[in-house]
Parts: sequence; C-alpha cells; structure tokens
Amino acid sequence: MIRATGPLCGPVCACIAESIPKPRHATLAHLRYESESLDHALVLWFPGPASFTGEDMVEFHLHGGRAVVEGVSRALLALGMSPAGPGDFARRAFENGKLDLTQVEALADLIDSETAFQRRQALRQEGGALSKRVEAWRERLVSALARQEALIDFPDEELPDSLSSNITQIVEGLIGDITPYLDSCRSGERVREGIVVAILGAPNAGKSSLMNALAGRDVAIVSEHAGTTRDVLEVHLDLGGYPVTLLDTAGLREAKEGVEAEGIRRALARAETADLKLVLFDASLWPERDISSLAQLDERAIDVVSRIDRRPDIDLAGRLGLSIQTGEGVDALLRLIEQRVGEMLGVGESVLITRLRHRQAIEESLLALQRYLTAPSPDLAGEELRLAAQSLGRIAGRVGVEELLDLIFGEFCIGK
Ligand SMILES: Nc1nc2c(ncn2[C@@H]2O[C@H](COP(=O)(O)OP(=O)(O)OP(=O)(O)O)[C@@H](O)[C@H]2O)c(=O)[nH]1
Ligand SMILES: [Mg+2]
Repeated sequence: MIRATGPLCGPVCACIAESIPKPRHATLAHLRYESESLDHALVLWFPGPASFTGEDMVEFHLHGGRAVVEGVSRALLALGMSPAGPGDFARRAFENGKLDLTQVEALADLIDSETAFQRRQALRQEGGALSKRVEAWRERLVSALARQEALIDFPDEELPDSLSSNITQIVEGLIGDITPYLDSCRSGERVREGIVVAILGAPNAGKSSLMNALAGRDVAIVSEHAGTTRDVLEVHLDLGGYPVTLLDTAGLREAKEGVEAEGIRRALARAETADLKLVLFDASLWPERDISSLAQLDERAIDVVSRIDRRPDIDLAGRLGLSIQTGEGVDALLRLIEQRVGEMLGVGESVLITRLRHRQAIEESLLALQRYLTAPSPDLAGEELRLAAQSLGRIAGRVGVEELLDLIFGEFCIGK
C-alpha cells in the first residue's frame, strides 16, 4: 500500500486514477500515468482536515509486484511527491494538532508491541490517558499561577487575604496527588522495556538447557563440559502476555582462565540489573555446590533445584524442583515467573507513565512545586509555578504561555 499526505494528493490522485473517489470509500480504479497502465487498484481518499495527518491523504492498495510498486512510485515522484522519512506522518499529525506527543509515542509503542500487555498499554496511551491526567494537573497549576500573578502585579490592590493561602492549598493538593502516583508507576516503563529475568548458577547446572526449553528453540549451546556458556545470551519471550527478556549466563565459579572469568564478570553484572534471578542448583551436587558466595542472592532470586531426575530421592525443602529431561517442574516454574512478573507490573489499568521522559518531566514539576512552598518572594514563587506548569506541558508537547495570559486576565478582570 502506498500512502501519501499533503496538498498534492488531490491533483495526483485525479491524474493517475482519473478521478478523486468518494471520501473514505474503497474504490477500484485503473491507475495510469502518461498513457502507461500501472495497475487495477483500490484507491482511498481522505480529505483533510478529518484525516490522520490533518492534511489531504490518499492510499493506493496495489498488487504487490515489484514492477507495479515501482511504476506507481515513479509516477508519484514525477508528479512532484517525495518519499516520506521515518515518522513523517506522525510528525504532521502532531504539528496539525491531531496527536499530542504521548500519543505519538504510544503509536510507536503499538507498532513495536510484542505482547498483549504491551498492546493494551500502548492503546490506552494512544487514547490520551496520560495527557488527560497531566492536563488536569496542569489546569490546577495554571489557576494557581493566575492567582500568583495577581499577587505579583497588583500588590497594593484590594486582593482578598485568602489568596495566598488559597494558592498554597492548590500546590499542596497537587504535590499530594502527584507524589504517590509517581511512586506507583514504574511498571509502565517496565511493560515497554520488558521484565529482565536472568538465569544464574554453577557451571553445568542446566542453565542453557532451561533457556532453550523456555524459548522453545536451541538458543544456547548445551554440553556436559562445565563452562560452556561465556557470553550473556538473551531471548525475548511472551509469558502469559507479559514481555520478558530471558538471559542465559556463564556458570559461576572461581575461574582461573581469562575468557571464563570475563564471562562470569558479565554474568554477575547483568544479574545485578535483572528484575528476577532464577538461581539453579544442580540436584546431584546440591547443597555442596552453593554459589551464594559469588552472586548476591536477594529477594529477586527464585531458587530452583535442577536436574532432579538424577536425584529422585532429594529433599527439596520447599524449593522448586526442575528437570529439563523429564519436563518436571517446567510449568510450575513458568507459572511462578508469570506470577512474580505480574506482581511487578501490577494490574496495569492505572499505569500511564511509559517513558523516562514522562517521569523526568513529572519529577521536575514536583520539585518546582516543592520549591514554591519555600520561595522567598512572590516573584520567585511565581517562577517556580511557571516552571512546574512548563514541565507538565512538555509531556504532551505543548508549552503554552499565551493561553496562560488569557486565563490570567479572564479569571481576574483587574483594572478593567
Ligand atoms: N539429567 C539431566 N541432565 C540435564 C538436565 N538439564 C541439563 N542437563 C545436562 O547437563 C549438562 C549441562 O547443561 P547446560 O544446559 O549446558 O548447563 P549450563 O548451566 O548452561 O552450563 P554452563 O554453560 O557450562 O555453565 C548437559 O549435558 C545437559 O544435557 C536435566 O534436567 N537432567
Ligand atoms: Mg550454559
């Protein structure tokens, strides 16, 4: 499908499809350029401003042959169109006020989404969930700022005494609303990026075998030679709709040799930043071979006793038993990972901050609000409010001072 946007769409469509079809109706047309037949294709006409970009748009649904696509492309270029760059359509939609920045980002996330969870989050964001929330905060801020401006500009006028405490009330209310929200929202970024699960353990514990079993394909080399895996390997999985990046790492032991030592260093470094660690203990050696002296095993760790088919008599002491050979314990482990990942991501409905950019802007705004409370003069206090509103405005991609002025004078009518 070739999609075009801009003022040339109408004339170009009329030229190669003979006429402009009824808006938003798929219409079969004989495409021709300079009496050369190009295709029998479906043509869709979306006149602006009620189109995705807000401009006139046209789509040609072609038979996919290379010569067909090439022929139509050449005709479009000859008629003055130029190839779009990455994100050009979304950019125009943004510039024409069809989408705000969070919606543009959500569109990118939707296109990249690999799991149902990511898709749902992207769709919520595309509907403007975050911008609506932030906009509501910003409106409260702007009304505080309007009052503050009055304090600054008309210090000698008859302003109600309650004005200053009124502003403080608004600011404290905002701080109270934003702070807990920021704390509980880390999962939005995690849904986008995926939860990282690292497999750790002594050499030969069966880490690579587990990785292959969970991935459903031969990602890692498996051998009875201890110290097979050196680099950190990663696969992306969809576990019950949750995006998970699974890492296979080098077996942990006191290594003598350089390459293995480097592998272990990388394994430990990645494990440190992982959200979950599956720690494998080989049943036939456990508990003698314990890696707790090498790796930090904290609340992110899930203990797994591996290769239990070799020790059917073992006392697991509440740990999860696993055998890749017989398949025992694999489902239980999957369910456990899903459960832990689910807890980390939360139910997801209220989660709206999906990017570091959002978090930073909201944090900046919060800091400015806190500084407001201790600002030494009305001028400086007003500046903090302005900064706070600007930070929030950046989230949706609008930093409006003009509308602020309207609001200020609309609300107060002083000196009229
Ligand atoms: N009996 C049995 N053998 C297993 C099981 N899982 C893995 N193995 C075998 O154990 C050996 C080591 O498996 P790997 O998956 O390579 O172990 P690893 O932990 O990745 O080892 P390194 O990469 O060297 O640290 C291989 O010969 C596997 O076939 C299991 O559940 N039962
Ligand atoms: Mg391995």
